[in-house]
Amino acid sequence: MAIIEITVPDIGDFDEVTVIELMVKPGDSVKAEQSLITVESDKASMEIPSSHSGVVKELKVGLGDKVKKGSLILMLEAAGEAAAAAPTPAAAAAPAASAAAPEAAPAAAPAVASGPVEVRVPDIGDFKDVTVIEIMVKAGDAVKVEQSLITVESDKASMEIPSSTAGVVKELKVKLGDKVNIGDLLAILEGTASLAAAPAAAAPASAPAASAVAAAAPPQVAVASAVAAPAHVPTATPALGLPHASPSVRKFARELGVPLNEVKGSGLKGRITDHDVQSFTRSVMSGAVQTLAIAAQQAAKPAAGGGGSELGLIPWPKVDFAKFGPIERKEMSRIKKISGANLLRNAIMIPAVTNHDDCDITDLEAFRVATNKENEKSSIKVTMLAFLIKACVAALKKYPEFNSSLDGDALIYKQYFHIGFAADTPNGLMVPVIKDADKKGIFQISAEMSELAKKARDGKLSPAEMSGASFTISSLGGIGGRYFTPIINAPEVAILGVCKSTMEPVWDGKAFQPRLMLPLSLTWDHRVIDGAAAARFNVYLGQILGDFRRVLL
Ligand code: CAO
Repeated sequence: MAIIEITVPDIGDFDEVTVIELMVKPGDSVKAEQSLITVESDKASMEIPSSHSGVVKELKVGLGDKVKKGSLILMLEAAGEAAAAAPTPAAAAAPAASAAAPEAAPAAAPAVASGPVEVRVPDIGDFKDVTVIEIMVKAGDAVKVEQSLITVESDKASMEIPSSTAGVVKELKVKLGDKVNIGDLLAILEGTASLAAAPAAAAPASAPAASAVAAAAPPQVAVASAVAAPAHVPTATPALGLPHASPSVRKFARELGVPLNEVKGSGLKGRITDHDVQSFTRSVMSGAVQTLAIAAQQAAKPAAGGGGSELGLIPWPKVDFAKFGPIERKEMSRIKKISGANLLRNAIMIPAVTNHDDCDITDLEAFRVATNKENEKSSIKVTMLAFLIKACVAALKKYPEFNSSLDGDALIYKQYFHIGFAADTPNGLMVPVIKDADKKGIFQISAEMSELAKKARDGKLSPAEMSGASFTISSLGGIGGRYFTPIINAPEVAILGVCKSTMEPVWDGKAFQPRLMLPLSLTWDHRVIDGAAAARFNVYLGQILGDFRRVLL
């Protein structure tokens, strides 16, 4: 058993960053690529993954410590054959930032630039066609060196692109939603000496000021966790409901104590901006908004071993289990902790009711089996869940309130049909989403589901693949059980639970016939949906699953 020193990999241009979270402790088993600590600079946060598998012997950093490339994080007793390093640990840690670093030097001509200076997208590492999701400056704004100009986002990371040159924005060359790549023109600045950069950023003597082409400074990796260790829920992107915001907004929100998951984002794809955080703070201060987080935190305390008195409950029992026999304490996975808090909030805050029903899928199952047989050579296996997704889309179209969300006293009716499905993974429950299920056929849905379920199990789902669901299905059909009461995945208003189909005698008016019956459990938010509507939804769903031709009627 070799003892290995795990050090901070190349984290690009970040000189010294602060340790803000310790994710492991001595005695913990870690896998290669598992996140060990989270570090933060003034504009970015990132998780640092382990390069090896093994058991943590000793932590060499503490909260608040400053670390940089090469700093010792911990001593690891490497596990046998797993002692081999992860494929590309250092590169995986912060490819975007490190790749961008070389571009920084020739970047700016700020102090001397007096004519127009083109600011272009620097080397952003592995990222191609990243989307501009936030524009932080406008024409006429004076910007300083290192001031962020735009935020771009790939499916795994978001990063702020700062200007390496000081000046006044003459013209912006990108708009929200644009896809950009290295070298693309972002903005034209009129350089001014008064906003001059730090000396280090001075232009190469040869750079002709009037036509200087300035690569932006290295981007700030916001969601390096997703880059560094995709197996983990990224800290700055939506996973199981985590909010979408850039690192600077996150920091701002933290400073104000604003629960970002309650802030409504007005940016592209619901991204939370500075302005949103400010508006939220104003609403809370004026009493117009009551924070859900407070209620959820209070509700979460009993489960965490805290009080319970906030809800008028008796305290959570504290038991020394060791008195009764041997025990082992194991920290829950991050996904479990995050989803646990969400589930608790949803269970407590939603007046949920569950309707159980059965539907006859004899013919559908025969068709599914026959289809798979016909397509034996195909790698795509048609699943019952794919049919359920299509049937749910039809029912959601007929009963649109099931595809809505509460917004104060109003309902937001979604005109898209993004269906989440619960996937059981070694790290806990994940909910990947089939986007635009109404526009896809059974083969495509089956293929996407199998790919997303695999990614979920491998811990490789991107935040985008887990967001945007308008309705969720939780299928335990492959495992067993009869009925259950799934918890609504807020802000959705309903969830369908499905259990294992069984052959049952069904009376056809003359005799009992053997029919394959599928148990359905529909949980719905009683603030939005009435019992009668829920019963109708289940009946209609059952009719479609019984005979898909009804969709055409
Ligand atoms: N009735 C009877 N059999 C069913 C069935 C049903 N309702 N649904 C699936 N099956 C069968 C499948 O046909 C398959 O059989 P074969 O191997 O003979 O073809 C088998 O069960 C296994 O199916 P599966 O589970 O691999 O595939 P799936 O499409 O049904 O489900 C997924 C995929 C990702 C949803 C599933 O793997 C999973 O993770 N389920 C758990 C979800 C969960 O944890 N929900 C609880 C959330 S609340 O805590």
